Amino acid sequence: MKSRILLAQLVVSPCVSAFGADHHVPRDFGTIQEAIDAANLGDWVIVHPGHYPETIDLNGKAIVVTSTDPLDHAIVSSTVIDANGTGSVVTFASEEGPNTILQGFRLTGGTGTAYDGDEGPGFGGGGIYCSGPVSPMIRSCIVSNNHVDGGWARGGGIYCHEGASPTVHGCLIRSNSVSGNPAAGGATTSWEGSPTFENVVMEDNWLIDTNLADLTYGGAMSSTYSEVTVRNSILRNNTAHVYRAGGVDCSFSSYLFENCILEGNSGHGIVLDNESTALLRNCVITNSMSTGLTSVTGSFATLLNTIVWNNGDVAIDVEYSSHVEATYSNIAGGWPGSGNFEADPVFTSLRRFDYLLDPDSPCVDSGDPSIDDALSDWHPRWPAYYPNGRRSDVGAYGGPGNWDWLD
Ligand SMILES: [Ca+2]
Repeated sequence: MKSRILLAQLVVSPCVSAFGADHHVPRDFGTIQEAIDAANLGDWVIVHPGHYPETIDLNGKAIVVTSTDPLDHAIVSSTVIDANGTGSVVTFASEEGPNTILQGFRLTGGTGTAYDGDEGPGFGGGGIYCSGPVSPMIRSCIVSNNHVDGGWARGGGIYCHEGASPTVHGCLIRSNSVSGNPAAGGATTSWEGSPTFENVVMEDNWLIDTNLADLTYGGAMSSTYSEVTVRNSILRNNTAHVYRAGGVDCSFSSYLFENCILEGNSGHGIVLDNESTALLRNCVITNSMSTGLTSVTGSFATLLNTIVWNNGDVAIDVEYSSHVEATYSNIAGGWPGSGNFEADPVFTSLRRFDYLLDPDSPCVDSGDPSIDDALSDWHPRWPAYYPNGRRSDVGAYGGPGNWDWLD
């Protein structure tokens, strides 16, 4: 709770920096990069609405680079950094830590950064390129219409390379793409990284393989040798052409999904491959073109309080020495395990929330009885008010993390 309050204060106060100096763009500097170059530890670079045709590199500085109001969608949409086809819009590659903060921009026109990977050279990170031991905060940004092409093309929106562990909070990652031979991660890719995504929407991202259909991974997310955390996030309508997962594709990686919705993705919702592991707590996987979850080649998934319903193929497919364990989950076709059931979840939509539980849903109060919902339905901001026990609900709006949807 304390961290939530602190975060809110940091986000809503762009014009009142407690420490350091403020540098306004364009009043004090002609470009954002010039302001970053002049900034010292603790300074704020405050960028006013406008179209900034440039790319920026944080250069290892513990500073805040912000629009004038990161919580105002109109401000964020109209404070645009446009790489205009000249590389990654934003680069974190100089050991930036969590005190390097980027917030409240629309990042577009990026084409990625050339890198040398274990599998050969490529391009990654149309919107944001993170490389090496970096852990910046990226908040309240729109990462849209960035396109990475050629070689090993990874991360149309965001690429995390070799040790990068950014926290991405409250961002919209939309309509980015990768195309190449091969290509991975229309929205994001992590290679030996450990990114965290909180309250993020990834939608309408796609990947296009120009040749080998069996080497394309992840319309929304892909990862290799990575540890990825995704909370209170929505991945919808992402496309991987031809094959594999339109949603999330994992190889030699571990994922934690909490209170997430994966809906309408092409191919499979999630593919776990090459000894990957995933824990899904209070998630919904629905309307995938193929399976909801496919676990292959020594991979292992654990589902708790999760709904896998109305996917184009079987809910869960397990092959090649892999395993899926589920408890207190609603899985189409049924699945062995304590508390599992199979019944129409009776979803409903209210305000901006989809896949809420109707009061008649069998998922209400059907989660693990040892776990409570964090937020009871008396809360005035909760859209689905109805009498409801403390016992956790099954689905994306139940369990200990349901409060964070209101973030
Ligand atoms: Ca409940």
